[in-house]
Amino acid sequence: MIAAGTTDVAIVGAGPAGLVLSHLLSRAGIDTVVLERHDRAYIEQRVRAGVLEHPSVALLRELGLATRLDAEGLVHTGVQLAFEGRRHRIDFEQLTGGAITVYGQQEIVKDLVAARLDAGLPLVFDVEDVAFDDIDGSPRVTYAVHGEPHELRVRLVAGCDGFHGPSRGYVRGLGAVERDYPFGWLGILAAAAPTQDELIYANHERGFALYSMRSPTITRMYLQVPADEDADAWSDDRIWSEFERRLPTADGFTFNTGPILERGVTAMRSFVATPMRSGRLLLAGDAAHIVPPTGAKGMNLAIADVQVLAEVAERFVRDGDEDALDTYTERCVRRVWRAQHFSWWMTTMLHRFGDGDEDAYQRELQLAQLRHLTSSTAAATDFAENYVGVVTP
Ligand code: RFL
Ligand code: PHB
Repeated sequence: MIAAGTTDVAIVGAGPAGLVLSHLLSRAGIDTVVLERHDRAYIEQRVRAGVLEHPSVALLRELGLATRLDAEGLVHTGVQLAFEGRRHRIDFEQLTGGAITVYGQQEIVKDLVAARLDAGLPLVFDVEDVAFDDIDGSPRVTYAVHGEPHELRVRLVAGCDGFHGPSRGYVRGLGAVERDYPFGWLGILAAAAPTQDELIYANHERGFALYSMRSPTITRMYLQVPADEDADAWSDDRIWSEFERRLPTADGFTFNTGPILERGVTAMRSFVATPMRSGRLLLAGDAAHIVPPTGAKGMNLAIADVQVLAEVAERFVRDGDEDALDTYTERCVRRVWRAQHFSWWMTTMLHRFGDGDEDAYQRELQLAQLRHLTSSTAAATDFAENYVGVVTP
């Protein structure tokens, strides 16, 4: 027996895109069911992004979902760029009037899952075999939970299932453009008190390094490593000594070490798939596009997409406005490409690309760019507007 049900919008994936969308639609009085492949503990522990743009924070506040974010999030009014042995500060507040907030993605996931379950709204974990049928007419979503088959009849499907999810495969005429990078990031979470309250992006001849944090007692740090690096090839000692080489600057910056709580290697890729909509299926977030993490844009872009998705879904579900769905891709892609450019540009400016003559030339270009960025108010303002997310795409 198939358990059959109906709802307005089936949301596949309980990452930032799917969860924020579920709250936007519930505020608009639209019924949703969220379907998530993993269990609650898994998605609440998966360590990923940490930087929220100003507009993302504003949206979470508007939705009444920022109580813990406001209490525990770390507001940063600037960021630091290190190169040639020195640190340079970019002052977001002075240049844009804005700031960013450092708050772990999994903390946002925890807050949004709790608010949804407290409101008694459906969020199904451990979902397998999600498939769609008739996405051009009356969509049906089928799936299984612990071997039990289910079917949902819906008005719209929101594919918020990340880069590896099945939704993108249902988009007719999909075209994708992408760029791979010859390196990845080894990320660690350490029980070590941050020694300062701003991020440092370091361009070093041994490779990029990033100093970040999660709380007054937890440091988050990243090292550029070869793309296919095995995290287990890095002992704790090797990790700390590599940071020791890449991060300290002549002005005396040092960091604390401590037990490494989590480690992993992330590949770096830029990817954009369009259209973001096919019939009554709309894609959002990493399901449609990914960026290398250097610009801290992925989660923020996911949140920006679903604001547009919620608007067009509301017009479609309430008023039957098909034309609204037609505008979706176009309304999202300008922002997507602004973030793509910024993320590619930061990645290119900060990483080692090889050892040969070509790289020697590129390193000089990087240093020229970094010197310009940290000495010209016009260049710094452009960077700050993009980083804080107050740029008009
Ligand atoms: P997610 O978070 O991948 O969520 C997708 C959800 O869909 C589920 N799913 C399925 N559910 C049902 N059926 C299926 N068949 C399914 N297949 C998948 C998955 O289990 C998951 O729960 O995508 P979303 O919501 O689009 O959010 C995107 C962000 O997660 C991502 O862009 C960021 O994490 C990227 N990112 C950063 N973004 C920022 O804005 N700021 C940062 O500082 C930042 N740093 C980072 C990052 C990503 C990183 N990694 C690990 C990739 C740092 C790192 C190291
Ligand atoms: C993080 O704190 O995890 C982080 C910060 C900035 C980035 C990427 C990740 O660009």
